Amino acid sequence: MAENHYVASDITVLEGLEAVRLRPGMYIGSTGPKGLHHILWEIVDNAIDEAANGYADKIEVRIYKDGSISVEDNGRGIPTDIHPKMKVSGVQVVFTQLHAGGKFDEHNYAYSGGLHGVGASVTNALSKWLKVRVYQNGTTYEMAFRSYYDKAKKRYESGIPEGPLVNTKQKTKKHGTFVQFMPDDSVFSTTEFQLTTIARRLNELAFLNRGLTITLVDERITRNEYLEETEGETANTVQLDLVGASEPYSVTYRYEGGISDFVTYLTDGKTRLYQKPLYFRTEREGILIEFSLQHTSEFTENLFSFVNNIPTPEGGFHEMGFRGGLTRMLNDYARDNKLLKDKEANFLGDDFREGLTAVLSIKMQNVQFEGQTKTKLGNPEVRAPIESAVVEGLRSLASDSKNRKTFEEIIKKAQGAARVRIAARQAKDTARAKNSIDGLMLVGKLAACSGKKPELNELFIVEGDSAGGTAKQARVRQFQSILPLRGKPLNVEKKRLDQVLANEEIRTIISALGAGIGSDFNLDKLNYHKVIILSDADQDGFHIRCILLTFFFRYMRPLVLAGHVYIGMPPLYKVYRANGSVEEYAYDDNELQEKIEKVGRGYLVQRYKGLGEMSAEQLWTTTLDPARRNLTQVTIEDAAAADEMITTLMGDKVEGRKEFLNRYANFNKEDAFMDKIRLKKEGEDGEEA
Ligand code: TTJ
Repeated sequence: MAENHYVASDITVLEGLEAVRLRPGMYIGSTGPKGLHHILWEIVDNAIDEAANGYADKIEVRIYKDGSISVEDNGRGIPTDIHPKMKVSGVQVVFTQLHAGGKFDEHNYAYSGGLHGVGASVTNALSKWLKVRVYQNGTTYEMAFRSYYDKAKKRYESGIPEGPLVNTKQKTKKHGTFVQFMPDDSVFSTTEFQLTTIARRLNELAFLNRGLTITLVDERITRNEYLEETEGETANTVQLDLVGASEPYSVTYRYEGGISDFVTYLTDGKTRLYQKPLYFRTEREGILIEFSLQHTSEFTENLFSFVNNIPTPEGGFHEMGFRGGLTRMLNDYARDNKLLKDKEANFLGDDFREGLTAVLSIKMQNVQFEGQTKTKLGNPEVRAPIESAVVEGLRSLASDSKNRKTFEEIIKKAQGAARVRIAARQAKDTARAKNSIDGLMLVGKLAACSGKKPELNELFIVEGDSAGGTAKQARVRQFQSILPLRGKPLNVEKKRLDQVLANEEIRTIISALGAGIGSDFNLDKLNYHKVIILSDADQDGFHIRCILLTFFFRYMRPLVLAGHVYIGMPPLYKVYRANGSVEEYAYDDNELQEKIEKVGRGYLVQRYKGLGEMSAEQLWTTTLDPARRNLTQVTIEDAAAADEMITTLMGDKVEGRKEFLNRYANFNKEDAFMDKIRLKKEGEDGEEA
């Protein structure tokens, strides 16, 4: 063997790999599952770079029964000729020289860098063995490396060539690189590759590199076994014993639309405000910039940014550029199209980002990662070019008549966000004018509980003084507080919301909750983890509920988002026997039939017209007792629907009102509203009652 010959010329190189083996954590972060997959991503990154430069369009990752794994691309292949300075083949340099990436060519981008980018030699150093095949010039080259304990030298030898790169003279039409390796079990706490971890990342890489075909094969399991294993997780019943069911499990990712398909995937199951995501791609000052976005009916912003295919959840200058460009262009658009009147102020960036799902992907050189987890882009020079690229991109998209509706919807969504934002500010001003909410004295009517644990405490907001009085008698004073709303204090149909704010009861609610209002709202200070609206099952009760939900939606949105708001459901009927031997309650008409059958012959039915008709005992059993009551948790969508309803009813635009009433022709029966409420009962999410 030619081994001696090689050992002699490689001394410095070998010391390099030894350092990796001595302190793996320095190079791959950890020797746990994350580090294990890191050495795979090092190899995958090289193949991705070849594809990103336009030389490869297929990558296959294969997991073998023996626990090893391989990556193959159909690119140009790692250089096989002798490196002029190193005097060994390019392949040997790549796998034995620290920080020597797969690229020598100055004209190509080596995008991998940053988080990964410690080089393929690190993978070699931390593998028991590694094999390379390069398909090039119509022939096949091979080389193998090994790590072992050398008894004579009394030390571990890492990534040692078993011989030079050889031309096997096996003819082939293929071109590309194949690398297979076995992670070293004396380095890693586990050497078991996780199918789901790998699948998720390869899927992401396929989204980020449009048109690239990535296949994942797991020879450790058959398709059949995979289907059986995941049966519980997929809604569709799976058909076993299909053709190929005993073949290895395999999956292929390929997205013609790239990150635009990514956005579609991310908004799956949400209500999209326009059909197709916007997508734009350009190059500026050496930075490849791509973005895609879509608005949904939700309220949060979801921006997923990537630099050189690496997720940057901590953000950075690229995100600033994106946000800046979005705000600038959309404000200009709104002005130009008279969607903002001359005297109206600009929208804020937040307004345009309500319900936004976006993917921003940039590719650049000399990346500086910063932040707690080194996932924040620290290159300030990218901000301006990205901002101007986003402005230019959105302008060209807006000039396409196909996208008119899309931009209209975006502005409409921003108008809704701005309306809520302005109302919330007015609320705070009103509160300030009334000498600060914090120092507000509770106005007598609140029957506060004695317990001091917010997570156990409940606030019942009860319609009407008489029902309020009954509730005070019925409650468990340790954890249940009662706040009666007098008469019809919230006959708000004609009142503006800032006037509602001046309402004593509303101010009592703010004070009782103790968490402030508007942008000062602080969930940590919340006195009650359950805020329960208890109103009659008639039209007045429905209105009161709507106005309270609108109030929470606009001024205390985190309260709703965190799931603290509930609607209490008093029963509609009592089914009983005259002798008082049986008493059953029904919360709707279906249940009424059930209960009538249950009570049987001689039943009597009482219909409750309001909470006020119930005795304290009955109110406790049916509506207050955590073990027996019927609570519905309010979602942010419910609250938004209430807001829409109130706004439309109060609004002076007659058209809107008409259209609304048509849509909710039967809203007197509450059905339209109740339809919108996801019937998630108390305790369903495992929360303590
Ligand atoms: C470098 O410049 C000359 C032409 O080939 C370029 C190159 O290195 N291409 C390349 C490397 N394609 N694929 C790789 C590669 C693939 C895998 C799976 C692993 C590694 C380490 C490199």
